Amino acid sequence: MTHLASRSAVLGTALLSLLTVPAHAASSESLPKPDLAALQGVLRTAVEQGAPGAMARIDDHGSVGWATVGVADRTSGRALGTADRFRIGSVTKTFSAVVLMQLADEGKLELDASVDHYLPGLLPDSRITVRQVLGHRSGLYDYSNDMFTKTVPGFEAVRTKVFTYRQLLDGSLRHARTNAPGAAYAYSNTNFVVAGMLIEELSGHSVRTEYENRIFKPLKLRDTFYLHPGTKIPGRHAQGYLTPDETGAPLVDATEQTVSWAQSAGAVISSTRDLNTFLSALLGGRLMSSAQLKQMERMVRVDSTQAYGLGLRRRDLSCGVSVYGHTGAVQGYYTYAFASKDGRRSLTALATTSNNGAVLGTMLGTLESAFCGKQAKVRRAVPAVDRHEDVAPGVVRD
Ligand code: REX
Repeated sequence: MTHLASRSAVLGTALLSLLTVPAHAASSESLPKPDLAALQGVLRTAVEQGAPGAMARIDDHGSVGWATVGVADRTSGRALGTADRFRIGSVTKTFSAVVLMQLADEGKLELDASVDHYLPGLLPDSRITVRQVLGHRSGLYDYSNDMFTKTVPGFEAVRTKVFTYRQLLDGSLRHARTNAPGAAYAYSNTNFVVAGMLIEELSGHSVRTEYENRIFKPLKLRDTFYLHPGTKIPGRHAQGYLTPDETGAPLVDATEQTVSWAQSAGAVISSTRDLNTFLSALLGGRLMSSAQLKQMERMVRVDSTQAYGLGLRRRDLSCGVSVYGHTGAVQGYYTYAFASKDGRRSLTALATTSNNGAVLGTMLGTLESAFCGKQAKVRRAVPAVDRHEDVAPGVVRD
């Protein structure tokens, strides 16, 4: 991970005595061994497809494996390193959900109570419950669809803006709801704006204070920050480069922004190590009671390979292994952060671009390399649903 020429590839491993036994087993002890060479190949492909840099870190029963390709900064040519901080986008949603689950453990919140009970009059339908909000089943329209119809102009329009939660919610409420409460899964950032409002109402503190006191500090996540509305990522970090809609147009350095358009739905900054620590702690049962974790892991199927719990995704991989975590897409950064059911193997992968469906689809391969190893089935083509994820469904270009 020393300074390397642009687009160079680095592979590191401290993996020890991993067992290669059949998949499908509940414990990560029996997962196939990670395939670090394949992991590096996936990252190289992402860079060939337009990401200035791509990296991944696997934490596995105390051992670490990693790979990096490309640069952290196109101007200086500094090589990307797995210690570089970056914007994690919607992986923030898992942090927000954890805070609310802890508040539920403390008896301050009932998952099946209506949002109206805690925030009277906020939402137009008093039947919408906290559980529906955290599972994207409220039917609240995603206000961010309207912001990013045109990718670069949309970004520049919000880049330095500071929104209140209320303003973001109003952007949603101008539209009809997408479904009746609880009737269907429909990904919407609005749900996690409501989650942020609930955190502030029930705790009496900002989401920043709650993230810090409940998660960042206890887990010693020293690379993890919630800075809103500050625009600069502190310390050593990767620059993020947004892909314009116009083919061939130069990438836009999108690193500095308020991320006020996302806040509790997407504004946290972190590192590969910290996200692996976070997911291991979460899935290992160290952040809430086991009863509450079971609620968070109760999944509703999204499609043939994905399901959604409460601020938590499940991905079903080609070797039959299921992993839990979240994806993130904020301008300039695509993140995959997932762990085995017991939390003992975790992977965080980053590509330093966004609005590039090919790169997003390719990076899914990091999960296959990390959890299926050589048993991963090579896909002939990445299905559209994988390429587009749930990234502002109406607006992502092909
Ligand atoms: C914003 C699109 C996408 C930005 C979005 N991101 O809603 C949330 C997120 C915070 O991380 N979602 C992930 C832009 C996928 C999740 O929940 O798993 N796209 C970009 C456009 C398209 O502007 N016109 O790709 O950077």
